[in-house]
Amino acid sequence: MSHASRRSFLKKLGATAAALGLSPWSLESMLQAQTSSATRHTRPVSGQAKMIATWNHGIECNAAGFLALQQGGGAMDMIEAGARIVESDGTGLSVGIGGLPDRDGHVTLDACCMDETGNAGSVCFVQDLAHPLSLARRVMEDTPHVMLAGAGAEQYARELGMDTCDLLTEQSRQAWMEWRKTSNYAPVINIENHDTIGILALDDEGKMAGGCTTSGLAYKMHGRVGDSPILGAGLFVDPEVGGATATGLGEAVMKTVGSFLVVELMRQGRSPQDACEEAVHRIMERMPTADLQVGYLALGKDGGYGAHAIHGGFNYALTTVDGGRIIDATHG
Ligand code: SD4
Repeated sequence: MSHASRRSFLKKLGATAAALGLSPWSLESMLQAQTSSATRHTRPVSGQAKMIATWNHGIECNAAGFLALQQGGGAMDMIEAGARIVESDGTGLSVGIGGLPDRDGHVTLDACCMDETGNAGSVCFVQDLAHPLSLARRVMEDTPHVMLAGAGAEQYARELGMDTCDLLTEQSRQAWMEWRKTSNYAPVINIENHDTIGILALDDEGKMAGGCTTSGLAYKMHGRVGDSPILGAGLFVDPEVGGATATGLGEAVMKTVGSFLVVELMRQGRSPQDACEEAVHRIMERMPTADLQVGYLALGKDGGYGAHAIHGGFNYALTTVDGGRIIDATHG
């Protein structure tokens, strides 16, 4: 690119980045991560497109999703592009590279996705893989199955030529070494405000998809799988109604099949906000003595959305064509 065209490119990028709540350079690196050429053509996107994603990193996720949409992608492309950005961030302690390991020092990943037809794919207990959500998508689109686990999932990733990498960063290794001094397993959820990413997207044709990707709970037992790759628990999309995703203590979400519950309540006419509250209260009633955190996030086919958690501290990013912002979820 010449100096002049790069200057004009950066000017346009600056305007888009400001609208999305991002810095121009983080937007530029997203473009480069998604495409080999940062000058790829974009198209205008209609007002009904919307993305919501858990936690602060949802902002970058959604911005990448909207770029995928502008580049001609659909709802599932928005989900995958958003997930890949967060999976690539080595400073995030609970998704992809840099995720905190299990008690034996292994980073093991869980991810799933559902598309606008209700099709689904999932992988769990996967090691040494940079982008588990992309693998879940390939399971969904290219195999007769829904879920692959462990060594079998890794073998399939190798057959597809997917990027492998050592997921344990120095920062996470140090944290694990520190944890080993006491080996006290007590999941601290919500403190760092940076957690599993659950994503729901409506594209500009009104089609919906969802995804969820995580390294799960820090210092879990080797082989532990959480809610995030379990359809109906960590994620559920009903193409006619909408979608929901969960963050927090996966054991509580699995026992109550939380995301399915949220979407089913929406099917019965409850608003996304109301449905999230009911699913959170179900956990609080069933496990009244447990000190745990779970948050749900939901998006209706009509664009309505909501979120609710047991405790305060859970937030999410909402992005439309007008830009992105972080919203604190209600709680209690
Ligand atoms: C799990 N639900 O593995 C994930 C972890 C998480 O916020 O979402 N933490 O249980």
